[in-house]
Amino acid sequence: MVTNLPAEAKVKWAEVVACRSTPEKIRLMREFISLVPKHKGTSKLLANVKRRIAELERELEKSKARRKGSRAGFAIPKEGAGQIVIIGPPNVGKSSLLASVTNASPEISPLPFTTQKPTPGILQYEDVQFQLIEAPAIVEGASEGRMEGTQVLSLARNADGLIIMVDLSENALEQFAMISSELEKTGILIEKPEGEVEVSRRAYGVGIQIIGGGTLVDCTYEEIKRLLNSYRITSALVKISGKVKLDDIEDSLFSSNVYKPTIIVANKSDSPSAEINFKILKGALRGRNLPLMAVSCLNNAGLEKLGENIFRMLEVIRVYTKEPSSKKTSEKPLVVKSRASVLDVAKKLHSEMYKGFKYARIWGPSAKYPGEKVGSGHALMDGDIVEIHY
Ligand SMILES: Nc1nc2c(ncn2[C@@H]2O[C@H](COP(=O)(O)OP(=O)(O)OP(=O)(O)O)[C@@H](O)[C@H]2O)c(=O)[nH]1
Ligand SMILES: [Mg+2]
Repeated sequence: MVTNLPAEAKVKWAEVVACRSTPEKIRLMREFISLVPKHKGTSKLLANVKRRIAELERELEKSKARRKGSRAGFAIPKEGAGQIVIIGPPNVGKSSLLASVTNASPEISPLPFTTQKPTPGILQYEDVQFQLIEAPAIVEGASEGRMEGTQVLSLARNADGLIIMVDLSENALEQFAMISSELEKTGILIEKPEGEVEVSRRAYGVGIQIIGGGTLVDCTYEEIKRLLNSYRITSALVKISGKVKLDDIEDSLFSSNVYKPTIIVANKSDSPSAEINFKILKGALRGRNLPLMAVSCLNNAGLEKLGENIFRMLEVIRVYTKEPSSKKTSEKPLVVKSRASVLDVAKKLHSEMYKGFKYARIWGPSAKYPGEKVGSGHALMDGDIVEIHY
């Protein structure tokens, strides 16, 4: 609940957004805070803005350090159908997992902090490849920059999904609580919120456009336009998914929250105290929508379902394509978001196909009969074969 900010605060925020210099932006954000009345309805907003200030201050420090010649960031180019970052405390078995399920051979050692750099590997699940990246271990205080925590957390922010790894020979619940709290402090959500909003400002010309498949719960287009105009935003794309409220739209102007689908992998299920530690962890997660797997990388146990679980958590489907004149379908699937339409696939394949789209024929789970003729909006399913006519 952040509505009813004084007009001068909204105008100040417009200045914050327009400002391109980091030190100046920080100064304007502080002025903004001083203009916001302090009460329950504004506490979330203030916390978000304070967090952004802290982030910007850290960025400033980092860029100073870079100029002095310290080492570069952690980003790794994406490969395959999704990038999954393995994040966890030291010594829980992150390298062991990478070695067990991918083609990588990282160093495994009983010493903590063995892995110092993000290390990628490819996991093959049926005919799909996922890129797994072991992140250097994180510790409490990572979100404030301890032990290169900032870089690891930005690696997580960039990923398509996360594996949080904990150790069942220790207090796995405590480890999970630490990791999820560090993620939360940097605005990374591991459970899907009811609604998601992303406001992308455009220089001019588009007006306020609402896109995406979400629904507006308590407001009209006009109300959104009025709200954004009061922040001097007159040209923007508002992407919504799920159930979105007017407050969510206002919140999104101040926060940089992102949702990352997450699986919890509890390792060392072979250890003597594993059973009790797993029971405690499982109990604490009851009612939360977080897949949990007990595994032993040492004994190669419980890992069979990892590929399938990643595929499910990313909410994707495989679509095979076929040329109208040919009987052969593509060997490699196109991996797209579930509920993708025929037109989404055409867009991915070729701009001509998209622009000149006439109809498609479908074989497979979403077809009423083999070769069914469908229009651009037809929703595809995992395993479909698509033949596009244009
Ligand atoms: N008992 C048991 N030990 C394991 C298992 N998996 C890994 N280990 C041991 O745990 C220690 C740490 O394993 P790593 O894979 O190096 O752990 P890590 O999380 O990559 O550690 P850092 O990179 O240092 O953060 C090693 O001695 C492994 O042999 C397991 O399933 N059971
Ligand atoms: Mg390691």
